[in-house]
Amino acid sequence: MALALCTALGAFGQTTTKANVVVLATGGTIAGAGASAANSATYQAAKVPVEKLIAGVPELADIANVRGEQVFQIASESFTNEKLITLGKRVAALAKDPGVDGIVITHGTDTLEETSFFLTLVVHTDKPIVVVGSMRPGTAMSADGTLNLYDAVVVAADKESRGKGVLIAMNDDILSGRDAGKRINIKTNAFGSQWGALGSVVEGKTYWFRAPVKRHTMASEFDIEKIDTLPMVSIVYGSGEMGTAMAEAAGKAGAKAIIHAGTGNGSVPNYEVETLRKLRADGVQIVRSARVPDGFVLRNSEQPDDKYDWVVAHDLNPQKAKILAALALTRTSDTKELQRIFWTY
Ligand code: DAS
Repeated sequence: MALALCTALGAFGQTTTKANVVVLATGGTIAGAGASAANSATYQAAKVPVEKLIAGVPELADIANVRGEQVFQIASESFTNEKLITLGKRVAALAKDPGVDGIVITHGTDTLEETSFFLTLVVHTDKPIVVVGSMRPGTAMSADGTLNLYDAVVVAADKESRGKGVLIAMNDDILSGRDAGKRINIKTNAFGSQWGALGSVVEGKTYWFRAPVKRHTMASEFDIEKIDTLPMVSIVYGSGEMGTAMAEAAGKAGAKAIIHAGTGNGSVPNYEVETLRKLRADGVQIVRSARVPDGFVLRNSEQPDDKYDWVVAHDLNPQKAKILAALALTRTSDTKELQRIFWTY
């Protein structure tokens, strides 16, 4: 009888009738602080600790049992491969914990899209993993971080979020961690995907409209538990008069792959083709992406990829193509296999 009366207390120290959600904090604007409420764009990122972020949204307790861990406290432009791997291993370990139902990662918005894509490729779980940031620090008028964090916990606590890959919660949208990215650098509606949102969160309720079709998480051939380093991959930005120095320098610096962020449909200037072909002959993989935000690069369209033994990045922007190329190179250096991987994820 006594047992039935006691309220089961889980590791979160509260009732276990609600989902148990862990918030992993890494820094960014969502943890930022400015000098005044008028400073919505001038502030210091990565100042506020995770406990304060959670305490700043008492309504979280209505949604889930929430506890926090401070993994890093950095602006996300300073993320490294090492930090990606450390975060990935911590997420994977928590995902294996039967006492954890969902994971939220608070993160700077600058490289949030790379981290989200990386995690969706390497963490083998169908539990919700939701990455969230903010465009204004909590000290600013109309700060967006508290509602974004609330929405992220709602999504992480929602059973319908399971099996949809890593998700991004920003500005009431639920986005795919695979193909969503930062498209505006000074507004709260900063994130989006050319393929649209998966759903929306309104007043603590999720509304789902679509699910990802590309392979992720449980179906991924990449496993963070078998990854301790990533090979160097460089992005070379395409433009008129781009010259060949950047690609040559990347090769000299030891890049195992170069992501060509080409103009148009991944176009390559005639004077660049020979440089990239020489780098390919030296064993560097060449992946054609595009500086154009939407669309996808067609194989053998602007360049004879079959003849040159190059890869196309499909719809992945250069920074996402860099993440996938680095992971793919941990498993293969066969160009045909690399291309299969770019069609698949
Ligand atoms: N510097 C940015 C970052 O940490 C701030 C932000 O937008 O989160 O990504």
